[in-house]
Amino acid sequence: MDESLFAKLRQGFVGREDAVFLETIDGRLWRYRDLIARSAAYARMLCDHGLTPGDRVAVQVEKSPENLFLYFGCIRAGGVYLPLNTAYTLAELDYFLSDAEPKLVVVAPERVEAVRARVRDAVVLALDAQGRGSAAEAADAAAGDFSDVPRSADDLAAILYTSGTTGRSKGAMLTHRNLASNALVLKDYWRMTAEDVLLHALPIYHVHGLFTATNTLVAAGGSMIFLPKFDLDLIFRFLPRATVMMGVPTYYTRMLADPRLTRAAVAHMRLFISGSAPLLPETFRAFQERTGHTILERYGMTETGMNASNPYEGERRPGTVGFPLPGVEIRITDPESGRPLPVGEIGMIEVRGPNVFKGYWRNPEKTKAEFRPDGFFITGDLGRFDEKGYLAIVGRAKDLVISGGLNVYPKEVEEAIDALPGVVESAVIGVPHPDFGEAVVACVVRAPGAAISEDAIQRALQEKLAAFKRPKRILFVEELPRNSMGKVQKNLLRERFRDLFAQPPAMAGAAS
Ligand code: MCA
Ligand code: AMP
Repeated sequence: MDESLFAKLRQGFVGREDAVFLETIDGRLWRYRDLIARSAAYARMLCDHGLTPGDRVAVQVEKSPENLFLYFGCIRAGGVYLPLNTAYTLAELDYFLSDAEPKLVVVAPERVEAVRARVRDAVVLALDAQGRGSAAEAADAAAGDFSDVPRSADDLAAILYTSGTTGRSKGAMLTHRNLASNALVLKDYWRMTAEDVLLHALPIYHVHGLFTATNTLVAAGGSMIFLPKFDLDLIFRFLPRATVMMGVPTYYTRMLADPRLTRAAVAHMRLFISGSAPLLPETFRAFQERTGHTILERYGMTETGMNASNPYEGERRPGTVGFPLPGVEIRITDPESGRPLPVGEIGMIEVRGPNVFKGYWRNPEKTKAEFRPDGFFITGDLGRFDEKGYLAIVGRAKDLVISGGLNVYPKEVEEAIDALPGVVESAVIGVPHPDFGEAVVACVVRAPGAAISEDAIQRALQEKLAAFKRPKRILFVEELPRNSMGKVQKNLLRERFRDLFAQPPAMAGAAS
């Protein structure tokens, strides 16, 4: 039996191929039959270029319908889809390409040559923000029927890289079972149907926009309004026709700051969903008061897809991520011993279920270290169940900053700063920020007599790090606070600079 993700999703629109799948902001429509035909063209094109089952297809392109068809085409051809944030620099790309060894790489036209020079055996094709380029042309030429390459549930469908708290990024291997099970569960849990119109504003190189939003919508056979990015003008233009929106908390705080957010503007909406970062209870309440809508918060990870969600019917509790999804087990344990803790106690969140990834790509040690012997995955998030069974995430055991829903690993930024002449050492922390939730801030100790400035550090980081990882502020400090073991006490730095973005910008001066 074909257990491919696409075969499972297809059940959502079988017999309804004329229904609208996607609409772009210029009013162009793609129906489900176009999804079938166009993804078949990409599947054939990939096979014509030598793709065999299990080969990786690395994709770093702007959001477009063609990008989605390439994704589904890759799945149908038995390939392993590897999406990459468009903000990554070439230096960052190098690592992913050498680690994943893709058979094909699809990038923006202006990057083709640079990427070709970096990969020895891969085919490099182009796709631009309008969905044009050599990849689309090759798909045009390959159009025709395609018989999907059968896959078993345990075969890989995608690899998504998540940065490691120590060392290099790790590729989370996601199987057809992982993706299909999550899409089907979420479709039912959030009551998604063919009547739904999803306002899709998220990027499609992460789990949230690609799997949680797109796969779930397709599983329901609904349609989506596909925005190139999150933009308030577009949001308010299309909200009156949408029924569901998914976003990171920054989307909701930005909407709240806009006078166009009124009850009338959201009258057609059925559901607002938030995730990827904590939704402040203030945001939850303000949104409820202003619109009458109760945002549904859920909890997920790249390695697991969605784990927990507030209910569709019944109380959605602010500050919690609701209940474990059907089929997903969640337990709270003592972080050191792994011993399960009683209800109400704070501990490590561990997850087991069909949604949990297969392991890290070519990294059995890391895989072993992050699973318990009984198959539970150790998330690195700290949480607690309340008496009614709602899970609250209360912190992170991993050193991670989540800025506007994007993860930044301090270690990666610290290494880039520490390598600069005139820098002794640095500590990168997350500081509360009104727009991004948390902002990346670097505390830097300069060498005696060194005059390296904030500007010079920022310039040096431009080549190395994607813009969202670069510190919003660089503060020079005399020394980093350390405990008796010599470990930097980031909690003290976070405390010291907690109001950095609460003050008017002119007042937020250097720290020393
Ligand atoms: C852009 N910038 C950012 C961010 N995004 N800086 C910090 N954090 C960010 N998230 C940079 C830009 O490069 C630019 O830098 C400057 O900030 C101002 O950009 P702005 O115009 O404000 O940004 P934007 O284009 O409006 O983007 C902000 C955004 C976007 C809309 C919040 O980042 C976004 O869509 N985030 C969603 C990410 C997401 O999908 N996360 C899900 C991960 P410069 O001025 O230097 O050029 S999946 C996941 O976490 C799990 C599985 C889950 O549970 O879902
Ligand atoms: P990523 O590795 O990009 O998939 O990010 C996953 C991390 O985002 C999780 O481990 C959590 O720390 C965080 N996260 C996701 N959803 C939520 C949420 N609703 N509340 C708090 N943190 C969240």
